[in-house]
Amino acid sequence: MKADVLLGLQWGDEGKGKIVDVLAERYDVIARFQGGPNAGHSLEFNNIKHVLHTIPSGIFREGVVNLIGNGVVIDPVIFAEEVGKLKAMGVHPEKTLYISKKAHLILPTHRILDAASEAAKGKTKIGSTLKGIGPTYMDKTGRNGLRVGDIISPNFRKKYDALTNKHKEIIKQYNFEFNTSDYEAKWLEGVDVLKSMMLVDSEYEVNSLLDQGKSVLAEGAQGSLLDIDFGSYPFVTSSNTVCAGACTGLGLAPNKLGEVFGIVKAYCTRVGSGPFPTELEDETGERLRKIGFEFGATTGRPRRCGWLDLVALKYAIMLNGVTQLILTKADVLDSFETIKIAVAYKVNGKETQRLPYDIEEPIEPIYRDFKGWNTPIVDLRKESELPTELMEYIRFIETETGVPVTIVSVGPNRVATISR
Ligand code: 2SA
Ligand code: MG
Repeated sequence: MKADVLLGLQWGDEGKGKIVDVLAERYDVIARFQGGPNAGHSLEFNNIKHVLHTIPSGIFREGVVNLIGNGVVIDPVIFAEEVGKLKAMGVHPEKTLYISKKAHLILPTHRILDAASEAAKGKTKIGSTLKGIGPTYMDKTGRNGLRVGDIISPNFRKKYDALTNKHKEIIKQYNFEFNTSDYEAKWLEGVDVLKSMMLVDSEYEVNSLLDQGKSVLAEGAQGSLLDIDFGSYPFVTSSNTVCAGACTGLGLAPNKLGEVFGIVKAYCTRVGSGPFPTELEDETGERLRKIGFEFGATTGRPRRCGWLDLVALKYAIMLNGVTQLILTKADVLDSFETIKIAVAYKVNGKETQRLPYDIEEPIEPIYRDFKGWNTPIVDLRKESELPTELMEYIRFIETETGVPVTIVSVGPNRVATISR
């Protein structure tokens, strides 16, 4: 068996949580491979909204094995809160969730370092979710980090104190006021919750599950345009959000990957700073935000909104080897007279199909207009019922990218999903 990968092709918030939840039915295993609690995957069923930050979105499905890979960074406080909420609902992660011993831990001081670093940047700040993601990955690559497997070591407290003290020295240099004691107490409680889970060498588990003929879906977080290597650096997150991250973040060889599902929202959003060529800083953008309820699931921040960007989408498809596109939130465009798609950029007076290296470069999108469908689609369940204008929009995306759109999501609910 090969593992399929599902990832966002924009700047996150493409609706990955909902789609994983829908697809989870077809899979035996759902695995997270990168990022941490900077993710917020929203799922909605039985009219209740659930937000997951660390735990894979397959957790609500009975019989599904969930796995947190080595590429993920875990904050024990946030993890324990998630576990608590799940248990209150009768879901028992200790029975169905594997956690890699090689996943790195986000320490209370990593969060402070994140905040101090952002505060010091002033106007050039990244717009980090302040969950400590950057500093934790820095310690990982700097070979200083603490890993989940360390929590069972008798030296754990010693290692924790040593790293924390080192961080405190650095924080002093930022002249940043902080107090970690409350968080630290909760953090240590969270470590105990982690200890009650199945801590494993997950690379062996995931490969052995594949060998046993189990189907595996790797669930990406954030989006391809926030990738540490290929996003608009430095306005990116600190992990590889592209498909290759599923290999390194789970211990899967490249030839073990099968389908690559790329999730694309029918328009674009971005939280945090950084270039956004098709951003609409006008009433139309405001309308997209309102109708699409575009506020961060993790931080509650209003998201910047704009039209679909085909140049960026093609880039993401190239980087990920996307085999199927999944179009989400098409219903948000229901009431727009005209819908636009950026088909090229004008940079320095020249038309181009490439994203410029220099993020300071002003980009002028070249748009193609589409007629809106002006009818609610949220209750539609068959492709044949979709308005012709929407079908035209979908076919244009397929023709331009060369990738089929196999699922269209027309609402947040599980059932508001059309397979083609
Ligand atoms: P960080 O916290 O250091 O990784 O922030 C760095 C930049 O990455 C952005 N970022 C995100 N943007 C959108 N969605 C994110 N996460 C969730 C998702 C969305 C949510 O996976 O869908 O929870 O609403 C996410 N995580 C990080 C961030 O804004 C900075 O620009
Ligand atoms: Mg989200």
